[in-house]
Amino acid sequence: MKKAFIFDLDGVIVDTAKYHFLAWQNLAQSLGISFSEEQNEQLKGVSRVRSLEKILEWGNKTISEEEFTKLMTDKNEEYLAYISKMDVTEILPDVPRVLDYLISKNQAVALGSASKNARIILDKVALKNKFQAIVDGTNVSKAKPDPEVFLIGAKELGIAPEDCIVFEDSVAGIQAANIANMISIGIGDASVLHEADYIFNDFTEIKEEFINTLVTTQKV
Ligand code: B16
Ligand code: MG
Repeated sequence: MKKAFIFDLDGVIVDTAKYHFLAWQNLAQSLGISFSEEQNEQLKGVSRVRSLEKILEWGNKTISEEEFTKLMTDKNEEYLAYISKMDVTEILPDVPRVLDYLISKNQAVALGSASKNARIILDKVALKNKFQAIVDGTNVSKAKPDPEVFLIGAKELGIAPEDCIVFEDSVAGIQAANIANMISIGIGDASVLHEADYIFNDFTEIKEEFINTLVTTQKV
């Protein structure tokens, strides 16, 4: 059978959350707002605009539209400076093994990320050619938990949603996959990602037998 495997980027393929954190923390500091790693967790899978809105809410701050736009640009410039230094060593353990296994089994592989910088990051870590479709923040109008990003991926691959499997590290992303009627696989903490159909700490725990089962079973 041919299934589609859709990978989130940040937190699944690479850990760019640490760079988002540094850039958001710098921005928050300039506004006199404190920003913790716990708060950064809540920004995982959340769009850039919504992330800044949340930080301003936490700090009880209102700013003009112009300032909002400038802060978004400044944040992204700092983030881009961090990701410009990325290389293949930043790929999370066993991600290439799983990607290569899927490709060797003729399975469809796509990226489904909220990031507008997804293509740059995939280039830096030399994984872009593994994906038959790339859907990112530049292609979608609705943020996760809306299923738009994954539904577009399925459509581009020509695979029905119920034949898609999504790897996600964020709660919103798991919800998006479930709403799309796709199999959801949480990568991370089971207590956080409990809505997922399956949960693993990382890809080292994902064995070929499990992938074979995914290829032959359907979400009920
Ligand atoms: P950008 P994902 C998400 O990536 C990140 O988890 C989230 O923290 C970030 O705000 C969002 O991308 C937008 O990123 O500023 O690069 O457009 O997990 O959906 O791959
Ligand atoms: Mg993510």
